Amino acid sequence: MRNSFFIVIILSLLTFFSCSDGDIITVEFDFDDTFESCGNLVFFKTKADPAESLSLQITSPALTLEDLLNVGSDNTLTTTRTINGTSNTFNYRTYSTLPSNLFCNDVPPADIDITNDLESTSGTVIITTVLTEDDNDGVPAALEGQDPNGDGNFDDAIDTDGDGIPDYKDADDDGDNVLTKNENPDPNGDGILDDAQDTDGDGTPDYLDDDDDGDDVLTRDEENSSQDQNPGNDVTNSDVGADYLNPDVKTSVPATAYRVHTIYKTYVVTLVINNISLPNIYQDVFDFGILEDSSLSTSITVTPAF
Ligand SMILES: [Ca+2]
Ligand SMILES: [Ca+2]
Ligand SMILES: [Ca+2]
Ligand SMILES: [Ca+2]
Repeated sequence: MRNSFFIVIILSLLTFFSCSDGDIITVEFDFDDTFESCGNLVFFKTKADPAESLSLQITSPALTLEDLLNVGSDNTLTTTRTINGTSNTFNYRTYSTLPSNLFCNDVPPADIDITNDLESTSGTVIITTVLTEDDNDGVPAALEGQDPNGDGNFDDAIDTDGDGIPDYKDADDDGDNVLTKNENPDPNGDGILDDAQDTDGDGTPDYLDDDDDGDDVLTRDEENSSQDQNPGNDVTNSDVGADYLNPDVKTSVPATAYRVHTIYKTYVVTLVINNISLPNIYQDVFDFGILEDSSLSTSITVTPAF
């Protein structure tokens, strides 16, 4: 919980708080850090005790959740809208009891008893989206050459195997058809790669080495038993293990394709409203919080051209 909205109200200006004239009370908008969304497009947060809601509805220019995920090449997007009290509205409401599914019904719940409804006549909405992509391959993105020149843009990210997928989101960095996570980049899991497996001892860890056993046959071409973009299941000598880790087995059965890659995407959407003006209440900066929505965490699959 955060005390996200802190206001002092002089009661003589208001009618809905039942205190004597001249009293000063303090109201805290004590909502969770997170908010939800529905439709095209309402952002809201509610709490049951006391029963209150904050809601922001945007209809002009229209905005969808999908729009907010359309980030640029720097994986970020900033969207602004102006609260005008008509097409874009911001409301603070109190209720006798909080109805369930208050904001996400085509037909509003019948049992809504709004005890107070304060609407802002101004405000600037700033919505910021940041996309993080990762391969969940056991190597932290920061150690996969995501931003070599440190300018915040990933257009120079390292792509070891040249397959068009930079290492930080490439689950098979060396393109040998053995997943990085199965090439033991960090055996003790401490986030430091000085113990990365290096089978042939050539100084290049297996996850970046396209010939892991140093037998001059590419790992991805050691498909002796089944040609299925998986050298891990080609075993001539079970005492040694897979042929791609056995320098005494040098049979070449050339690969014909890369394996399918999965890239995980996580969007963080935050919302700030500047210059909210409710009746007798003004707030110059209001942190509405972080959006919670199942669509913000997703994955795609890609098979690079061979
Ligand atoms: Ca790559
Ligand atoms: Ca990787
Ligand atoms: Ca390798
Ligand atoms: Ca071999």
